[in-house]
Amino acid sequence: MSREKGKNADFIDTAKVYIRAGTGGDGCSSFRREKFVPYGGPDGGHGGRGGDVFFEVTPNVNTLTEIASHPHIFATDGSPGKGKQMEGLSGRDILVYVPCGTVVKADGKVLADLKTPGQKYLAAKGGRGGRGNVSFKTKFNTAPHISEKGEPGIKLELTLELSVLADVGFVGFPNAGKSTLLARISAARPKIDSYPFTTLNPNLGVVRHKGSSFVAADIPGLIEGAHSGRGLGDQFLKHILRTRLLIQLVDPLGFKDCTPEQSVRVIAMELKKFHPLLAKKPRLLAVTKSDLPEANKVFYALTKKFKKQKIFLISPFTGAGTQKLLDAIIRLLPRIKETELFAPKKAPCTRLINKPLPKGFIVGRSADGMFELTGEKLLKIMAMVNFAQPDSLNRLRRIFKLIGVDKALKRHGVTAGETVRIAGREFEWTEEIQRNRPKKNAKFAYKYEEH
Ligand SMILES: Nc1nc2c(ncn2[C@@H]2O[C@H](COP(=O)(O)OP(=O)(O)OP(=O)(O)O)[C@@H](O)[C@H]2O)c(=O)[nH]1
Ligand SMILES: [Mg+2]
Repeated sequence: MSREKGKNADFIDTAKVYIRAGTGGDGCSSFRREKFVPYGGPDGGHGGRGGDVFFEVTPNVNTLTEIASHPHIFATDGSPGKGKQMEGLSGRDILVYVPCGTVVKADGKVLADLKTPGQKYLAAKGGRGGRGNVSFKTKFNTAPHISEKGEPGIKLELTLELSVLADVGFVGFPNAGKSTLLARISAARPKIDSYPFTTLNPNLGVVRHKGSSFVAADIPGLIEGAHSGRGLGDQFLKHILRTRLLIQLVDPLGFKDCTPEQSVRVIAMELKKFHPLLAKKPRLLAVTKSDLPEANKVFYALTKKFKKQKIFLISPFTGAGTQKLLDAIIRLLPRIKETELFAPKKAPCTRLINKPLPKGFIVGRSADGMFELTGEKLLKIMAMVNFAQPDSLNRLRRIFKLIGVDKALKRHGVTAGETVRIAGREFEWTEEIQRNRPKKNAKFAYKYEEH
């Protein structure tokens, strides 16, 4: 979360969240016992599914402040199944409301760009409930003592970044008159004062002009070296990443040692250093404070210097020249394409199917020389085995054979008596068919150790 110097603590535009979807409930292993019903058969119900974690866009929230102060988001687990084929209760889903323009990132990669109100994003899917023993009944095993444990819910660490949705962004040195202009052309009432860095967080305003309307964003002033953290730094530039048009406001009095002409170049450089997208955006120049005697001189000097650039002379304070600027904005805007920060492959949907885990596993050796098998799918299989049930272990042996664990280990030269570690559990490899385990394909004798 960003709570840096001079920044308003109420406006938080970055939040790190720790998400955990609910784990599925365990399946039940039970048998129907009823008077006059001989051989009632298995009737263990399935566990309930774990709760999901969703993000939903709402126009009623403007910052990530609330989320940043409650970063641990846990959905509830499913309840275990019960006898009489009773399915466990599903875990409750968690819906986290985010503002329009929230970008969801994991390890710096954009996962979703949430823009439209009502848009929902499934951040973490809950685990499915374990199957009860009623599911494992076959004609060969009519009384299975097998039930699954619930699938673990996904754990994630995500970064949420707010990049406000605006069509036009005002940039410039501090004191250039950005907030005054926003207040003049919209109903927004940002703080205005004669000292630099009056604005500490972005302000948005809806501008209506000649039947058209657009959203304008006023961000805190930039200075040379903002990209390396000077002044308020470049932390607010992300808020104009989505804008289609930039208006650079130039104070005719300059800022400190920087002349108006230098300021045009400095701001252009800062924009470029922050993101190539910003450098490519169409930009209009507006010399402000036209009521001051210096303004005209600066305006003509800049028009001469930057011949290709469209330059306006305005007074945010009196409103002089602002109509011309607005005319140009509404003429230009429809011709400029919206900037997509992230192009999703699929249309946003309310409920996603659980993404399949990558198949397969890796055979390796751990630091202590033991065979070690890794792989997401294998981990999931192991997490769902009820090790207290000998029949479940036999089933695990069959699964190992089916997915090629046996073959792979043989190929890597496993010898009888060697220990193999899978998901923190240790198994002893034996070629012999265990006498007390009559299944022909049983290749693993297990040695269970509590970790
Ligand atoms: N004379 C004159 N003063 C102006 C005009 N527009 C703004 N000002 C003054 O310039 C000062 C700075 O205005 P702001 O709108 O706060 O400037 P800003 O660009 O938002 O400044 P930061 O938020 O610090 O980046 C204020 O004292 C305004 O009254 C104008 O057209 N003419
Ligand atoms: Mg301001």
